[in-house]
Amino acid sequence: MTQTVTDFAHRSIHVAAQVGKNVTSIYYGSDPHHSYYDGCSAGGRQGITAAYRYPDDFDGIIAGAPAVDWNGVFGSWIIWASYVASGTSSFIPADVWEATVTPEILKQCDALDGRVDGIIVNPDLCRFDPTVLLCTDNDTTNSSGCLAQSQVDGLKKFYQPIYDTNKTLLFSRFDPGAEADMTFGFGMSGTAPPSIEVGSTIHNLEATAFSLSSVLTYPVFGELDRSGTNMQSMGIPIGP
Ligand SMILES: [Ca+2]
Repeated sequence: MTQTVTDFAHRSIHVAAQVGKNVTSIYYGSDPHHSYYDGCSAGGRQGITAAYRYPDDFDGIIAGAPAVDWNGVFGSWIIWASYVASGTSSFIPADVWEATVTPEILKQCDALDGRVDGIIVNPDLCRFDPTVLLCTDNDTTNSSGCLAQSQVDGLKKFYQPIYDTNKTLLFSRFDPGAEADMTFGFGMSGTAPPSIEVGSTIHNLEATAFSLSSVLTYPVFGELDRSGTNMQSMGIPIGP
């Protein structure tokens, strides 16, 4: 395991806390009375890791949206991206997401929380049906704000949970409405294959023999060890 992986997994926040306390003591001439940690996403995962491995570092920890299932999070991103990726017949450009898909999701689900305000408070209530966006005149150019059958099919898969070939749940579905902020992050636009950078991240962190190509396949996703053994060997806890 490289030092970089160890630092990422758990050591960096621990060392930063030690140095921060020392600097504070030197500057103020007394030790800090209390120490707190606040982080989100990868930072949330680091907060949970700090609580597990270094419980004396902080008096309180705020772990927001913790990406504890690291492989699941990034593996799902690659799978989602492949459903609507550039270079495929199901590709949905960024402007179509914005002008066509998200408005239809809001039309179907905004009011489910009792208030039409452009916010879907509980995405779990939303059963977005993209078939209403299917072009009636076989127009595949999106010029009329409609979608080709292949794009509709891609969207259906995009908003369904991800299962492996044995029908075992790998990861929950993408929340309807969240696409408004996340489409660029998934490599769903442009001309490059989806999420090579994300795949490389998983590959580097896993430090295993298998190699990821431009697209993460279901078998490889399953190979990422859903039991969490690899993650735990890196010092990353699986669930609180
Ligand atoms: Ca609403």
